[in-house]
Amino acid sequence: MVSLNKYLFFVLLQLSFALGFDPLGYVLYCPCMGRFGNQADHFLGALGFARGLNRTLVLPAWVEYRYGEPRSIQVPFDTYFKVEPLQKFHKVVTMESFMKDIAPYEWPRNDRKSFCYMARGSGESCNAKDGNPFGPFWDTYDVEFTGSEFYGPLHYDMYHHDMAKQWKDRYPAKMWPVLAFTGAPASFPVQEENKHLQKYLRWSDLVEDEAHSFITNVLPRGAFVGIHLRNGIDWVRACQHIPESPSLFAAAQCVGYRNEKGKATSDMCLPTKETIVRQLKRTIKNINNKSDNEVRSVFVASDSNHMIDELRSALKRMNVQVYKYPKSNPHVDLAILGKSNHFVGNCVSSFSAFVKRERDVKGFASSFWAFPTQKSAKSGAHDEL
Ligand code: GFB
Repeated sequence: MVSLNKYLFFVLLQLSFALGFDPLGYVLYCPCMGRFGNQADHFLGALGFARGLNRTLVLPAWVEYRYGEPRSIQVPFDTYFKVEPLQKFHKVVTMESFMKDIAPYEWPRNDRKSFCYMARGSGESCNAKDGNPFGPFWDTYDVEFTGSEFYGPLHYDMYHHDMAKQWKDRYPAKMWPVLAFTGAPASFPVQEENKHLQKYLRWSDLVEDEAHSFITNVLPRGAFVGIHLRNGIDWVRACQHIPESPSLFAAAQCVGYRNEKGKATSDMCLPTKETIVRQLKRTIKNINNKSDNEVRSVFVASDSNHMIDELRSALKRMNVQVYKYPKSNPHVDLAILGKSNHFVGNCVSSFSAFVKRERDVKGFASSFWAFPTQKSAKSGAHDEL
């Protein structure tokens, strides 16, 4: 009997492979928290999680918000990133392909459970479609859930506590081919062990070409410094919480996951004009001292105030021009920052963190506004300037 079962299992396994399905199952989730930087942190965690379980990761659409529109907009994953480099690391499929070719067989409409740690909102349910972007995200793919599954106390750290085995024991792929999560199966900020997965995120040709064409056609020849100025009103308000939340958002990229390199400060979160100008001048001087490829321009990316006039007059005597991308396009801004000769970012912003990780995997230099502080520099926090 045992060997017959084994034989049948083996046959089913072969059949799934032949049909192009993953017999080890799928991980599906809504990137329902935050904007691009937050979603990118979560994505790397979800990729590490799916790999830990050896399930195919379904690449979700990026969730975007347009001013004045009550419902989020879902942008297919491959609009911004290539799928093939990710496939080199792990099995992945876009959400659009999954819903069209796989879901009808592996995730029948009458058996679609949503996964959450514990009940969310009213009743014993994940309420996976309650609110924005939860409802609009699943509506985009015409998904209705038939029930909820609470997976607590399991969590997503695949690198400790035998967690992969615990998930596999509780949710074997044969009985649970699809784990569809209400939010990302990942932590924020990204777990340290998953940061290196950034190397599998490569910009789509669409983004890459726009960034490349701006650099070659608009920026003067020579080196350029890319800077991120996060200073919109949402950020000004968020930075007011720094004194009581010294690990706010992406601060761990500077101060460490256990604040071992100090605490985030207000100047790291929202640097003053003086800090920005002083640090930028020092950065340019240091690069010029070390290299024949002199800095000719500064590229500014910002969600609000690019400070173009202030920076132009401050850098005039150094013969350095100041530019911004003519359209509001966060992904092209990120791609250009990723290609600069030196990047100065914001410790607390996950948007900056994306650039820093991309540059780290390429071996490019980066630094941060107002970090290290004099105190943390003395205690050994790195200074790449
Ligand atoms: O990416 P994100 O989660 O980073 O959210 P933070 C900030 C959004 O602002 C980006 C826009 O996704 C962009 O849409 N943005 C920021 C920019 N910087 C730039 C830029 O240089 N160029 C362009 N074009 N757009 C935190 C969130 O934002 O802000 C938190 O993580 C919270 O969830 C907080 O909302 C207030 O980490 O910087």
